[in-house]
Amino acid sequence: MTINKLGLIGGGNIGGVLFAEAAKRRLAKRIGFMDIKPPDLAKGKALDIAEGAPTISTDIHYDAGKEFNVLEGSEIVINTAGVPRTKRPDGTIPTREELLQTNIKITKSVAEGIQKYCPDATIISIANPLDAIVYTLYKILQPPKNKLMGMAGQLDSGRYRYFVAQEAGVSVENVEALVLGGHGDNMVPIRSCCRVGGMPVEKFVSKEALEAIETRTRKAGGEVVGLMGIGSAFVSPAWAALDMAEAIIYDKNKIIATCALLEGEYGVNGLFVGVPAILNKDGVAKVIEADLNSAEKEALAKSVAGVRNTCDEVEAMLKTM
Ligand code: A3D
Repeated sequence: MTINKLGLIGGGNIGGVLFAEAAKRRLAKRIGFMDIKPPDLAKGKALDIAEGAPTISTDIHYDAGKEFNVLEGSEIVINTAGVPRTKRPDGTIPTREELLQTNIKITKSVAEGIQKYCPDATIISIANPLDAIVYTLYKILQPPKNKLMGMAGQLDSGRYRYFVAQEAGVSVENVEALVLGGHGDNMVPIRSCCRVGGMPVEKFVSKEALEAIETRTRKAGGEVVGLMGIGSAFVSPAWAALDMAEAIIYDKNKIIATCALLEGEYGVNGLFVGVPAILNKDGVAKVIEADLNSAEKEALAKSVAGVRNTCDEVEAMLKTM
């Protein structure tokens, strides 16, 4: 199974990994790869990767360039266009929300490009602030709700799984975990849903260690930004988005923490928030309501309130654009 065309918007750090991996995994017969950066970042990166194709024994067919027309006919689009967080000269790290002013303008042009060249594509968006940028795409494009989603929960859950596996001394493959809510520092690691080899995580990791892991998970993006000094995590986000794309391409019915439109689930209406969802050929086929304890419900409500604030800013900004 494969699709005819995968569109990638943004050819920076995440976009480059997406192109290389999608080509290697033969996820689509053709890849559309777009970035506005001159002289022609997308074309340059695509050529580099295509010239490596004989070495990894794969055929790569692509359209790359600075204009949105290279996306024409894309069935799935992954959007990474937007500035990332970068450590400031004074050593502080901006919040994802501080990127909104810049990234909302970029998102508007991205939405126009999608509208013109692949209006029926299923969209997986990665640019930050994640939940608010997905909301912006929704407001402008008004797609069916199953065809628009954000990637964050899969990455955040992956970070939680990695830290738990390290602490428990087991393979990451043995750890199942779920991080829900908005993709900000108030995201909610759901301890009651964390399993190690099918058993409750508390059997393997102490309460104190779990608290430290959950705090680290909430700040894990910032930890990488601080260490790298130039931009934010880019390999793990690309792999997480490709996991979502594969669930759609291969019609897997896979449950993945996904930023999806809520219409009453978890008591939320009209916002995109990270929740477990079944992904298949239709995109977001179903949102799953996890059974949360009262502390988790409270933490989720707080995280959702943060998403609502940023989306209110989106509404105000869109009126002036
Ligand atoms: P970067 O390497 O800067 O790439 C972004 C690319 O977007 C650049 O090459 C720009 O030229 C390009 N771009 C800017 N404007 C446009 C436009 N109008 N049309 C097309 N391309 C454009 O950043 P990155 O790849 O590291 O990160 C991309 C985004 O993902 C940022 O907003 C990050 O904050 C975000 N991000 C999200 C996560 C999540 O888990 C949600 C994780 C890591 C990064």
